[in-house]
Amino acid sequence: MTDTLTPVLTDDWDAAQSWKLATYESRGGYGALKKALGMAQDDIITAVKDSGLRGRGGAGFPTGMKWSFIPQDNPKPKYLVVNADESEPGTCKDIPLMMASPHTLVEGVAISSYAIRANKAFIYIRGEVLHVIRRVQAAVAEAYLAGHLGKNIHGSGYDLDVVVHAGAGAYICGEETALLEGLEGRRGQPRLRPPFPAVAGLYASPTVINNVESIASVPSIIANGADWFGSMGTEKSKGFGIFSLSGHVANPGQYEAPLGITLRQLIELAGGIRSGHELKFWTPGGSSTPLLTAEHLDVPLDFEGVGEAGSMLGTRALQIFDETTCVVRAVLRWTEFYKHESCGKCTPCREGTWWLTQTLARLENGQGSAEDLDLLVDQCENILGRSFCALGDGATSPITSSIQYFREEYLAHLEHGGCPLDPMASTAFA
Ligand code: L3W
Ligand code: SF4
Repeated sequence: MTDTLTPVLTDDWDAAQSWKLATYESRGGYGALKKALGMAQDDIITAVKDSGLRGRGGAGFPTGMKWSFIPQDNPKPKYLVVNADESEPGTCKDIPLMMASPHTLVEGVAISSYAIRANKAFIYIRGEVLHVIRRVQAAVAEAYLAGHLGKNIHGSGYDLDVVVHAGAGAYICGEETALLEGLEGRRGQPRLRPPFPAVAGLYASPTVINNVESIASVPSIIANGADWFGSMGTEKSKGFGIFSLSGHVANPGQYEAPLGITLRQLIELAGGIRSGHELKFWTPGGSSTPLLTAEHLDVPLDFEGVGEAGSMLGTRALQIFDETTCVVRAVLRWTEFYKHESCGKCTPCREGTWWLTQTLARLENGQGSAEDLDLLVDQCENILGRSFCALGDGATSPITSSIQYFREEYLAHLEHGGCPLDPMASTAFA
């Protein structure tokens, strides 16, 4: 079974002081940067395009294509921005990557910036994770001292400055245009797209924004070639990715595997569902992606397979819940998160997420009525597709999917006067 894992990004995570430059270089680190600096920039973009790498931040947009949107006839400076604002509930891959192997990211930043002809790059890290910010800052400082960043990198004539920026703790700043607002010193709220950042991004200049894992995948593509990367994964979802398993498995953690692996295989790798229990429901890509159930254990975890199953691959944040979990309570908990994190810019999300929590809480407490289920669906329909950004849409995903698969459990709350899984939760005690 272990041969289904493809440790590339996670390969050196167990090495002693894996985060230090000396450790990274002893394993061939920064060799890809030296190779890239000898290549024409357009050839690097072509290699990334040919590899089939698709954005690892959730949406799966082709990375090389995004880079090729940067208009080279625009005299403004070009920027690379790394989205390291990992905050989606269940998502835990970028932070471990930056802690264990920050130089993989820094090397990727240098190669990617060179390819798009940027002389300045920003790594925007979620503000709550100070230890991660310090780790990446230390790696950037080491890279400057070794000549991997700064002026005339390795005698190539190419200059690059890298700034590590700490966010201020808002989930919405993981949305790329809100992130840019934050980086420019304003309140983090999404901008209208188009123009997309590739055309007018940071300081209205052409900007590539990529997720940590996307950028960290670039050195291995340059070192080993586009065909090597494309030989893994599925026809339209190439390569490998870090799948983070959390919740009711024996060994939660990060499992790096080709796209297209199934949850059944990953659960086996993670030692199975915790002893004596069975799978009830799971999220393929964090709580913004519709829930799936045990009937989806053999769905290929690639962009197409999960889409056909009615959900989204998202960030491969596999949250696993066994039969002891109340789905209504889990969904209420996520909805409270989205209500709290709604940036307030548009009415459907700002007001709608508040109403969703009210209706859900009533149902969860067993004090609503069957009509509340229809009301909940109606509220979701008035948010989905009417919100300014993906946060509003995402907030409805766990609700509508849980009603689709677990309608009876919602109704059981009403019959029981509270959660049927909780012996103390009943209106008999109210
Ligand atoms: C130039 C065009 N660029 C699209 C670019 C665009 C962006 C990328 C993808 O949301 C999803 C969301 C979350 N010219 C372009 C173009 N682009 N058309 O391509 O764009 P898009 O709009 O498809 O997605 P998005 O707005 O980036 C990302 C989902 O991922 N998600 C992720 C959550 C993760 C976190 C976290 O913890 N960091 O928040 C989970 O499922 O819901 O649907 O770069 O500019 N014509
Ligand atoms: Fe803000 Fe929510 Fe509207 Fe997005 S959908 S702009 S987070 S209020």
